[in-house]
Amino acid sequence: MTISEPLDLRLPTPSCYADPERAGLDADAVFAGMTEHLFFTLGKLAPTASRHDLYMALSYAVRDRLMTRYLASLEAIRARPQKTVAYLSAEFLIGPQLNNNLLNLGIQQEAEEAVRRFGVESLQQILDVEEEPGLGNGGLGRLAACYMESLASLQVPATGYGIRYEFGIFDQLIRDGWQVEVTDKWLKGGWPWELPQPDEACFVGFGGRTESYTDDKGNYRSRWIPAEHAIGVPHDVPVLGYRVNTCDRLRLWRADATESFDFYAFNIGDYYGAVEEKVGSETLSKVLYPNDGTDEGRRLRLKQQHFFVSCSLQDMLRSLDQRGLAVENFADYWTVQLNDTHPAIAVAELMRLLIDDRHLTWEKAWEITTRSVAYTNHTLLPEALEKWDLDLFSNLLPRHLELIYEINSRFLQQVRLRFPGNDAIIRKLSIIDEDGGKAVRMAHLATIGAHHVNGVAALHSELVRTQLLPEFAALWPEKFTNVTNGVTPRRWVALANPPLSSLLEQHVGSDWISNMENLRKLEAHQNDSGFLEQWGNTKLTVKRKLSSYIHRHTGVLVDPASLFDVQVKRIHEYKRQHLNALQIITQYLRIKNGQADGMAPRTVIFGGKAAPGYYMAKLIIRFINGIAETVNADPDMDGRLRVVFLPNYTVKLGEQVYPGSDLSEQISTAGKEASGTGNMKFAMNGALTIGTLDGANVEIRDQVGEDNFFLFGQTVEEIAALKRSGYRPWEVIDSRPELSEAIHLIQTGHFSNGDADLFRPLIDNLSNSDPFFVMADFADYLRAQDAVSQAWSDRSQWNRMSVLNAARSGFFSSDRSIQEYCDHIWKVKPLKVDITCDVR
Ligand code: NBG
Repeated sequence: MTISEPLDLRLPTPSCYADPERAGLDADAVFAGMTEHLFFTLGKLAPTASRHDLYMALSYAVRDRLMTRYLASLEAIRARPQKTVAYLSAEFLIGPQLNNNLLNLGIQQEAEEAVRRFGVESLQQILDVEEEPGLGNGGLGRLAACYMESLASLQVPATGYGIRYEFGIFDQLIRDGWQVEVTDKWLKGGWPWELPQPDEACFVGFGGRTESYTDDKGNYRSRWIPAEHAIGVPHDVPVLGYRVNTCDRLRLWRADATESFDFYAFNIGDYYGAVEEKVGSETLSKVLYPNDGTDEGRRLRLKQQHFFVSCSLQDMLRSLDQRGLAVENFADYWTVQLNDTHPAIAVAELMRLLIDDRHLTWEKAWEITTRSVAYTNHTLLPEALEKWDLDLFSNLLPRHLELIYEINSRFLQQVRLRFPGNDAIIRKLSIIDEDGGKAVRMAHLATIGAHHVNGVAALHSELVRTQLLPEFAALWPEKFTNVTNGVTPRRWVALANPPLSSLLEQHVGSDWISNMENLRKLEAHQNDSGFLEQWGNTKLTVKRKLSSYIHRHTGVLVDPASLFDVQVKRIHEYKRQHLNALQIITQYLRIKNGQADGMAPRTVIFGGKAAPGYYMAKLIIRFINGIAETVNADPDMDGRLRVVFLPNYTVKLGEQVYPGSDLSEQISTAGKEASGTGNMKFAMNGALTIGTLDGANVEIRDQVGEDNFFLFGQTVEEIAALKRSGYRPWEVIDSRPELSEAIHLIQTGHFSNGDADLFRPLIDNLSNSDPFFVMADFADYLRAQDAVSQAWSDRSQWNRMSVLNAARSGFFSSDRSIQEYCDHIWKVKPLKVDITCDVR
């Protein structure tokens, strides 16, 4: 027996604790819990406690209250095995945890009262201290977090598997208008939400070679002899559902060295050499790759992917063993969702584990794999479709490459039958890309190994079927499906926007929090002028709060009564922040030229990070800041136009921004934004969208009604036609006086302190190639912005449109998305978790 095997002492271990200071949910109990943790866990006396100490104490007290639910949830699935969701994602952007757990437990008031007894003014002061783990880049990582929360809220047994990066997405500073990246140190003050489980560590191999042998039954076999190993140590984060007992688990792997020291090297005096291996393995979970959409094909990134996927699959197999379930039945107990291609190596790794370690036949292993794995595609951008150089791949994962060759050859056999004599199709569909340098196409591996492939919005899924993978779709039409993204209304409305939540509660009750369709009841009040005024005032309250945040963080004073026009998301040319920026210049010129009659006073707010190596995106940030500086310093703009770039956009900042917005900018080039999820958060908080027919915008417009949405821009088909006919952006500029005037002003250095060269690369790009059709959509965008100004002038009408946006946003709850995954892809059912003692 090893020290990590469970003992069987038959002690009367309670399965839950009902002691008030550990489990009680009233203010006295929470206060007692905090006091105890200050003393015993943090070693502090209350009078000397800092705000951070109180944050830690409250978090530990809340975590205590999760434990009974968490352990009961684990116990339920152990005692009554049923299919569990394994959500594999290289990113989980979970945001601050404390307030979400308070909300889902239903003890925000009680916590407020408890912290006040320590002499703190408000719970908010404690919440402000929390550092969020930035374990993701943007929408993809945040989606994974919303999905975990909905899984728990719908009482579905689930584990999210990912990586515990020591450094998450960088912190963004703005210096002289430029983005500067600094490392994010989310662990520096200690992070109270994780439970390390070193006893459940897993080994992962890399490199080395394969060798063949004949087993004792005379079968020809292959095995992998890796050159090096790392250990994955699970760090578990409880994910509590909303007002239910279910508390699911996020299991994040941290890499450790197998041996902290190589004693041989140490003995011969090579101290630094001895530490090298340790340092080498630990870099595996050191840092998140800060690229969004573009993949760099770096060796360490492939290592990270294999590391977390291997640990996770081993963990799933082990859980079958522990429950005495046969490995042959893997697919009855685990459904494995690949969040984009980052975990796609799972297809080969599961085959390897089943064949090499568990000695199943190829056929059985393939049946298990294809019955359990499903794949979600999140992008059509060619530069974001992961490909791994063949040499790098075979060097790092030689056994996996052998298996991939076999998967490929069996697959291509099927293709030959279906498309006889068509070699072009073989080349196109092969997992191995033979054009140019040979490479492994991860999207093909995922598509072949999965029982379902889905896109993330109706339009996007259609494009996956017709443009990205048409031959695969012809081969397996039933494999391809759509699940439109969603976001959790708990975090994005109930927690982020308390004034709106109480207004909603007053008029439609509080059921909407777990059944968003109930917000439809608001429609009954759309012509009630008293209600519309209340609605407007609620928005104003939140905008005041955002205004003071803006002032504190940028020094810019903004008028909460102006139209808050907001674009927050990663900075990318396809998202077209520069289109918005150009539009601001036009508004600026109109004011300067005395042609601004009817223009709504606006505060245009931007936020978002650019990938550190993405020059054009960083120049766009500089451009926005240049415009902001000129506009905000010009007295003619007072009361009419303000421009703000909010530094360091995070989940936490998003919670301030969405509620305080009037207008949501969703202006990507049609066909480029797979879904978007910010667009949904805005709508739920009553912002109106100005947007193109792209991603989930299409469905948002369908839901809220075309009268309540500002549509502009070319469609996917129109853009394709424009491309075919030869797009000449310079001609568009020449034909539009307002556009050429704006461009000219930039070229004179008006927004760059006279430096005429600063923005030249941006302007050259827009005038010569304009790959994202900014010029093509400019005039129509301006027209739609004028319609926005017009609508703003009738405030009660605006408020009505705002109400209808919120009222009809129920479809975009992640509860709906998860229900669809459960019913159509995963085939999993909820599992009710009972708690045997009184924890109220
Ligand atoms: C992103 C898309 C977004 C989408 C999120 C979540 C990647 C690769 N894709 O449009 O760009 O909302 O995924 O699905 O990050």
